[in-house]
Amino acid sequence: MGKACLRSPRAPILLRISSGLARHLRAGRRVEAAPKPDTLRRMHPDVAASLAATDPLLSSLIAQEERRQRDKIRLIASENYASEAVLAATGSVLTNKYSEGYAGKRYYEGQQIVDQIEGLAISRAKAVFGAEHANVQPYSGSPANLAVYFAFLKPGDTVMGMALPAGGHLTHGWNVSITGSFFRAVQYGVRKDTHRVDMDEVRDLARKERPKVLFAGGTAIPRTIDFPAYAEIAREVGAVFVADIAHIAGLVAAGVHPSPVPVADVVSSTTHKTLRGPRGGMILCKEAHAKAIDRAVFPGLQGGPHNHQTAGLAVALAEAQTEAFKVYAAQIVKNAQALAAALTARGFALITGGTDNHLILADLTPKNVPGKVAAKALDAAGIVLNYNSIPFDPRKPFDPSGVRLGTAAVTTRGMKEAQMQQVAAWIDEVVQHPADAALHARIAGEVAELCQGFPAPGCA
Ligand code: DSN
Repeated sequence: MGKACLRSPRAPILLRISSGLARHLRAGRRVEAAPKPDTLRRMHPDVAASLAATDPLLSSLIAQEERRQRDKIRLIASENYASEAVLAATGSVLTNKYSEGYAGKRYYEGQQIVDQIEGLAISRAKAVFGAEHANVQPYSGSPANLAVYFAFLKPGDTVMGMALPAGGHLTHGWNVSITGSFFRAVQYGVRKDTHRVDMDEVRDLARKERPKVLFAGGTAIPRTIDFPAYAEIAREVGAVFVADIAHIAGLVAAGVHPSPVPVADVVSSTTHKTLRGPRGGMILCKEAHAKAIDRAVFPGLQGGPHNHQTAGLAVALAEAQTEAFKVYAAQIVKNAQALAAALTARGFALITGGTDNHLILADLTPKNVPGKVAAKALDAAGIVLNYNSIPFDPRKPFDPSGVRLGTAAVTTRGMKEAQMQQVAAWIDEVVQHPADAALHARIAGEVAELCQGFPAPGCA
């Protein structure tokens, strides 16, 4: 791209946004506009003005969400703040382009640029994770996993995955999911005494049930996953081993969690959790499975890839290769462990007693508060997390005993161990007084004040 294009008033919005950001970065300061109610302050002025003129209601709603993300402590373990560069790529004209197929074999013309963008995302994904093959087209994690089913299973075949209430994911064969209805799903859980996966139990079950696909991973696993042990079991029973690293992809990319890539046949992931990309999915696999995976994604499951998403992912993968990202990922874990220790000191019962990664699962039974009541009170106090089932939960999934917390988003804002102490103190106060609206309002104010010192990307 020549300089003329960069200077042109008709330069693509992406470039205009980037050069604006670059100026601010060079000046070493944040974008400081006078706060006006319901205006988008981080968006490029042209873009923000156009949205406000076309759809003032929506513009105002986005501005409100921007402020919510700015003023609250976001502890939802699957959320993060994508960088402004990722947001810029995701909000670009790439949303206008259809490109069914793969580079060099598309069903539409005009792919000169899109082929390069998808190629960049693929080569970066392979480099970041050391993978033989990458497919960056899945719309998100569930479609990525469905493509894996389509690649390796026929309806009625046996799949084995971790049960949802034990910390697994819906798409690993849980009964209400299509994966538990169209396939014969066998589920493993965690031990009652340790709340950890017992690999001997997984092996025994796999030997008995002979799954064609074995999933590792999930949504509420606070401990390191023993990928080599799963791989060995899968090999023994002749199953395809799929590691779903949606939650820990950023930690794996940074070497903070062991990588499944050397031992897994297939690795599926979302791109927006600890990896900090745009909403999306991807599949990494051994070269031997490349054709089956690519065919399953397109034309098997999806139509045209979301090129704006692919571009955002390419940016996130470039960011993931930096030293700063390694430091970030290590800090996520330090923060989670500091938060876990502070909560434990305040009498919280943590599933498995703590965490090795970004995620904490707390059983609130000893605090005499249901998870949902606590989550709603905390939200009112400016601390956002989700209520969550705990293993062997005596309560129903919609009204469970626990809450789940994660530190990916607060770490992106630059919060460290000291702030985790404060967050634990606030959580404890709210959980002790879940019906005290005045207390919640006071803490929400304190939270917003703390947040002012920790800029949230994209949220001014
Ligand atoms: N919904 C995601 C999570 O919160 O963990 C998983 O798909």
